[in-house]
Amino acid sequence: MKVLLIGESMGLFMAEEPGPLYKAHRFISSIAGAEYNVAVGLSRLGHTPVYCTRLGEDPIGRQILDGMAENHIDTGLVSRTNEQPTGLMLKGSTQEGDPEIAYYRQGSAASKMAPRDVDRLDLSGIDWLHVTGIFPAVSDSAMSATVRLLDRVSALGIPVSFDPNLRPQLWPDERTMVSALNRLAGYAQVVLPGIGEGKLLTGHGHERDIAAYYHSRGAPSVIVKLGGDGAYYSANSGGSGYASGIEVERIVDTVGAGDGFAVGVISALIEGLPLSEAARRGNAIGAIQISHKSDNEGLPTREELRAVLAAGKVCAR
Ligand code: KDG
Repeated sequence: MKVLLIGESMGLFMAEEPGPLYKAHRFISSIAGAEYNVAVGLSRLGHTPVYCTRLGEDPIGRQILDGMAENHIDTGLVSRTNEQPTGLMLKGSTQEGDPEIAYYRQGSAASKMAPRDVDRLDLSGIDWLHVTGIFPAVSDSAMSATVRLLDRVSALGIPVSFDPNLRPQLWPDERTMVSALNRLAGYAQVVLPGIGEGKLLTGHGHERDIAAYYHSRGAPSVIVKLGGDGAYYSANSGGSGYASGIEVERIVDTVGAGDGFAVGVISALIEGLPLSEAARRGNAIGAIQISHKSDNEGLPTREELRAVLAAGKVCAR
């Protein structure tokens, strides 16, 4: 199945030794970007991700393009420019909790995307669109491009999944972030907030009420991610419950867990599995993801996924 993603992928430099980023000397180079991570994960499971973005005509842009090709991501909707650089991101190494992050993406090539860039996209053959709250946060024109794309795919009846992926540092203030993300969620068939995100976005403290909030705004399905406790899923048409968490022997890096979760949910739904199974697969891929350092290199093949689902846990590598 063909899944369209729109986003910004960046050069990622991961510190090798633990400690604050400003003291790091050695970095491993890789590729970041929530939508890129989801694209890699879908491709590993045999689907065809089509990635729409804009890259600089620079070495990082070239590295990302090569990364897409290696991962069998369709690059037909990638454009390149000499006018702005590709964005960058640094990530610290930590033994515990979320790693330190520093962005160098303001004014990047992707941030200059605008509605005219999505007006000319050929959407024939697209089965699904996945949107996160990161790309629309990078600039006003990226927000407008996202809305234009959502309008276009909605008119064509293409289903949409939406992961709010809160990045407060990319928004001018919390109020703007909350109203923009809830507006975007209104287009989605499946909304995928983390429990903390859901609380902030809806003002409700319980996963059931968060799901009810998005149902009342038109989303047929909601899955609230509960971290190690798994996920709560709810379908407007009836059917809700909990998918229990998958045990992880050693957490290496929490970044990208939500993207892994989205891969599980989208792949399951486009394969016709029920929402409960989508939540279970989301938990499994999220768990695999946090057992790896890179934002996307650990994403599983179908065999690896099957093994984790059968074992109910991810063993330390
Ligand atoms: O979800 C993982 C992403 O956070 C990471 O790959 C980079 O897209 C990114 C961002 O903006 O934080």
